[in-house]
Amino acid sequence: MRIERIELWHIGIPLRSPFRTSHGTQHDKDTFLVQVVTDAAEGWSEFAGEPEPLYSSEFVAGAEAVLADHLVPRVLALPSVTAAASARAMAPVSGHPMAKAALETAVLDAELRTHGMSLGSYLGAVRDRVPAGVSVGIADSVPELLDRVEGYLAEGYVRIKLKIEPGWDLEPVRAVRERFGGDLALQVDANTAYTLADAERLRRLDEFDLLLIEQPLPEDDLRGHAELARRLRTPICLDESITSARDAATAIALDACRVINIKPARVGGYLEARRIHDVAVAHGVPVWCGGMLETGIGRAPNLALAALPGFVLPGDTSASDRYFVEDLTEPFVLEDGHVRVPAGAGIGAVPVGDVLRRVSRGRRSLFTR
Ligand code: NPQ
Ligand code: MG
Repeated sequence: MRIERIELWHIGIPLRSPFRTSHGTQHDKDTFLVQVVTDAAEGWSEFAGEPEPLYSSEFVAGAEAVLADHLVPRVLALPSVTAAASARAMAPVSGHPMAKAALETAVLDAELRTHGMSLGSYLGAVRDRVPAGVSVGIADSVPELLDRVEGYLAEGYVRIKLKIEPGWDLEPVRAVRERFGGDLALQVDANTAYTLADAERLRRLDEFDLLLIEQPLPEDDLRGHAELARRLRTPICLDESITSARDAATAIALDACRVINIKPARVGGYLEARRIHDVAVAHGVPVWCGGMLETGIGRAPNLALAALPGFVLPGDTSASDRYFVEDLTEPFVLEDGHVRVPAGAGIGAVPVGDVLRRVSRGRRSLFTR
């Protein structure tokens, strides 16, 4: 495969409603798409970071710089471009997994389209639809939270994840359990907001029979998670801490987690994401697919990954209208609590031209042959 052109498309799309986590409140999806045009096909991907390095150390302008000056030149220097070869070519550059994931995924989309193969088939998907969970941001009040959860359950979501932080944990979880009952599949995500000093408070979540507690402690604190895991009955799930298959193996060996959230962007792309899946399956550790409020361009490949056999828990792979009034792709819809895995070649989705033009905030060409 030979690359003819690489374009970055800056986009800004309003979220349907603000999304609040322990890191702050998000109002828009403000990022860029990568378009890779080859001699045989074209591929698309979405950068998962934000304009500011708050949730992650990566950010839009930084990713653009590392792509333009370091990652793209390395991929262009390959005698023949594939996603696997691109990953190897980018590996000497330290860090920047989300920027690497964006380029690798656009290359992979083009590569698979060349062969008429879907990403699901390529990765080893065993389902044509996946159960959908929904991530519910921190609310201003418990009644408001209950209204939102009620709305999502009415739409058919099969699992609720509540964002928590110190001061917004036991009370909202108790209220949701009391209102919706013990059969509701319920979990929480702290996005690193606690310390081991909060262990007793977190232990009080045990009485609510949560599926898991996601990333209570800082991302570099595997030992703390292992210590916390000894004190809780509720399984600990790691998100931010897991950046590679090696991390996953380490965390499992240390008993720092019993569940793993796999977000391809966080781990450098779908090739590493599949290796994490394989490590987890080999250890009997369940995984599920996380999300970063992606448009359809980022959501489509996540759905393919979520169809692998080790993804035994519902992911944050919600329908398009969870986040956007109008998605960039044909919308992903909820059908009986499930979202269909794209069956077309590559990621199985493309930006709708009209919508892309409307949300576009400028295009930058990184390469033209
Ligand atoms: C998580 N995702 O599991 C992330 C958190 C997250 C769906 O809960 C901008 C910057 C938007 C950081 C959205 C979900 C974000 C973000 C979600 C982080 O931890
Ligand atoms: Mg998380």
